Order: sequence, then structure tokens, then C-alpha cells
Amino acid sequence: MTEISYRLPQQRVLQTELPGPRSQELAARRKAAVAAGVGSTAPVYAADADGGVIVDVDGNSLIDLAAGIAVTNVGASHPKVVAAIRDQAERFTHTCFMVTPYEGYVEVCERLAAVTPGDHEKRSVLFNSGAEAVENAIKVARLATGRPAVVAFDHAYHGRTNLTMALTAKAMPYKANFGPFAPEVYRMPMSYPFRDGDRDGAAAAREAISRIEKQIGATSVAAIIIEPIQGEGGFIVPAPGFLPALADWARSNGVVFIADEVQTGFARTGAWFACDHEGVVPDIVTMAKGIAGGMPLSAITGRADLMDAVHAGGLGGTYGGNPVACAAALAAIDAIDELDLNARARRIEELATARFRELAQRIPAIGDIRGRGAMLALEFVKPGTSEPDAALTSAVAARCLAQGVITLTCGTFGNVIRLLPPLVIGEDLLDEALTVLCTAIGDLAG
Ligand code: PLZ
Repeated sequence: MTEISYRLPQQRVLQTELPGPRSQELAARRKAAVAAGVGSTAPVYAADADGGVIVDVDGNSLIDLAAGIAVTNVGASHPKVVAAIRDQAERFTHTCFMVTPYEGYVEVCERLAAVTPGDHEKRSVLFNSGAEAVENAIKVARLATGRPAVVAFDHAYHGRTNLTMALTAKAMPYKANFGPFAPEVYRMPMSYPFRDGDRDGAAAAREAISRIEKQIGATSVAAIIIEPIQGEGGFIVPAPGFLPALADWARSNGVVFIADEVQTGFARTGAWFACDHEGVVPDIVTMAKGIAGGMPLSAITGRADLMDAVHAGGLGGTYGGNPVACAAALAAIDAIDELDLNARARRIEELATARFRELAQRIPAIGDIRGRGAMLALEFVKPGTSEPDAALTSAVAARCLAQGVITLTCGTFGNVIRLLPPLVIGEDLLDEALTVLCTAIGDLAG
């Protein structure tokens, strides 16, 4: 494994109770200035971050198992990303690609064509956020097919804008009272092995396809959009065969198969994209998060015939493919290659799942251990049942945070702890974080 050198000491150090006094001061200022609708998982304010640690304004050094929700795969301040940002910012921060184009945008699109699944001819467009990428993938699919309907799945998360709220499955906190929602979105059952009994991937796909055909009609469907491993919905890895069967059906029926790889992309799961694990080649891939080492950038990459169907001026936005974000993306993509972050993600899976399997033998509240690469989760249940235990889940996350380890929860039932460490986290630090997590689970659920 390539050696990584870090700028900050890679250690967990608690100088104060969390949140410390400076963080508490900032929380008070925030309350008077920032709208209440924006939540924060960890009420500690960041001052510095590098590798696997976030240092807060009170000097506490916390272990980061969130990577800003799967963003800082190469770390929060990878030196090449920082240098690329600095260099580009010194030349120009913006011209607007739709006014005066620049090379960085073109180069990012070239790189995306090379790393996304499939060796067909591709075209890309750049945007700012994951939700914006999803919105635009649907725009392209509808225009190219001339059809209205979009299929999304149970437990799906695709964003917080109006169309993406419609695609997202969970009411609280994402949708409740924010309607009316965009029309022509249809929800189908997902393959959820832990909760599916003996229904396998092929059977789950047959059920979804039969419902699509009966309830919508294949010729009305513009697109199927699916996260190849669901993120916010619970890190649900569909049973083998589910994704390929849906993609095949889409291909035979002129339906655009969109893989939302916003959370799963850029080496997170131990491959460039989660679709790679099953050899699925989507018609359009949506990307964001890990694409640019922390800078806001998103993209859609798709079959040239679909993408080029759109008239000039039909896609874009003032900031889409900002030059500083593009420079960061080129550096981040290089770093993923140079550091072989796919191998690191697989190593993280190996280390963490070994610990979890051992723990699960004595903790019946661990209902399921799942995920791929550095996208791993534990689903908590009332022992002996499949009844979700959300209270235990939040207690575990809170205990970890109090001890200086940042974790995230997720899941339709709020009963999943998920691990999304920066892929550059050192093994010793990861091991320490896992010890904190496993001890918390042992204490609270044992
Ligand atoms: N598609 C698969 O995971 C973003 C958002 C969390 P944006 N997920 C984290 C929250 O509470 O807002 C996400 C995703 C998938 C789309 C998105 C949306 O990406 O960059 O947040 O718009």
C-alpha cells in the first residue's frame, strides 16, 4: 500500500468535553444567525482537517468516519488538491463555461469518460451538487425518450430540490410538508436482502418490473434511477442480480438506466463506481461528492446519443464546472489512482467487517453487517427480531462522538450506523475508531 504522509498528527485527542467552550460559543452565535432547518451531526466546529482527523476549535482531534458524507475520499486537504485549487484561483476563479470556456472543464469530462463504466462513446455535463446532477439526468432522459415517467425505489435518496425530493423516499426530514412534489415519479420495491426473506435479486427485479409494466406501462417510462448501493436509505446493497436484471429490462424497453453514484462513486466501494462490482453499464451516471476532493462539483456522464440529443443551451448553469472545482477534481482523480484508493477501500472493508463479525457473535442487536469497501453499515434490531432499534443506534453514535469518533446514522428506520471514512485514513487510526465503536456497542447493547 502506498505510504501517505499527513500534515496533522493522526491521533484522537480530547482536550475538553465535547462540544468544548469555543464550539458552544459558535453554537450560540449560529442559533441567532443560521436557520434552524439546517442540522449538524456533530456540534463541534471544525478548525482543521487532514487524513483521518478533524481538529475542532477547542483543539480536540476527532477521528473522522464520515468524510463529510463520502466527499473527502482523498482527505480534506490533500496536498495536490490544495495546490491545484491555489494555482487555478491565482489565474481565474470564474468565467462561466457558457460564456468563455476553459480547458479544465473539458479535461474533467475526458477523465469521467475514462473512469465511468462502459467503453461506449460518452458525453458529460458538469454541475454543482448531487441533486442538480440528478435533476439533469432526468431532463436528458425525458427529452431523449420523449416519455414522462421516472421510476425510483423504496429507501431511495436523490436530493432535496423539488424533483429530487419527489424521487427521495423518506418523508422526515426530507419531504414532510415541503410538497407539492413533481409529478410522474413512481416508486417500486427495492431489493433489501436483510428484510426480504428468501426473495433473491432476480425475484425482486421481477416484482419491480412487473409493477412497472402493470402500473405505468413500459412505453411511458423515460428512466429508472437507482443508487447501486443505497446511501441515506440504509446502505442497502441489493441482492446479486437485481441491478443487472433492471438494467437489461431498461435496455430492452428503451428506458434510460440512471445509476446515482453520488455517494458510491470515486473508489468509495473499492471500485471506481459501485456498478462495476456487477458489470452493470448505466446509460447515465450521476456523480458528485468524492469527485473533487471537497470542492462543490457534480457531473452526469452518459451515452453520447442521449446526451447530445439535447439542444444547445438546454443544459448548464452559471457555476457548473467552476474552474477551481475542475482543477480540484483533476487532482483528486489523480490522487485516487496514485494512492490506489480502491485497494485502500477494500482493505478498510476487510479490517472493519472482521471486527464487526466478531462483535455480532455476542451482540444479537446487530441484525446485519453490510456494505462494500469503505461504505459499511451495521443495522440494529431488537434482539431476536427484525424490529428496528433507532434508539440504540443514536445512543451508539452519541457515545462515539463523546469519545472523539464521528459516525453517521442512516436508514428509513433510523437504525443504521454507517462508516464512510476518508479512504486515506491510516490503519492504526481506523483500528482505534473501530475499538471505540465496538466498545460503545458492547456497552450499550451487550
Ligand atoms: N444522490 C445518492 O447520497 C447526497 C445528503 C445528506 P447533494 N447525500 C447526502 C443530506 O441530508 O442532505 C446525495 C446522495 C445520492 C444525491 C444526493 C444529493 O447530493 O450534493 O447533497 O445535492
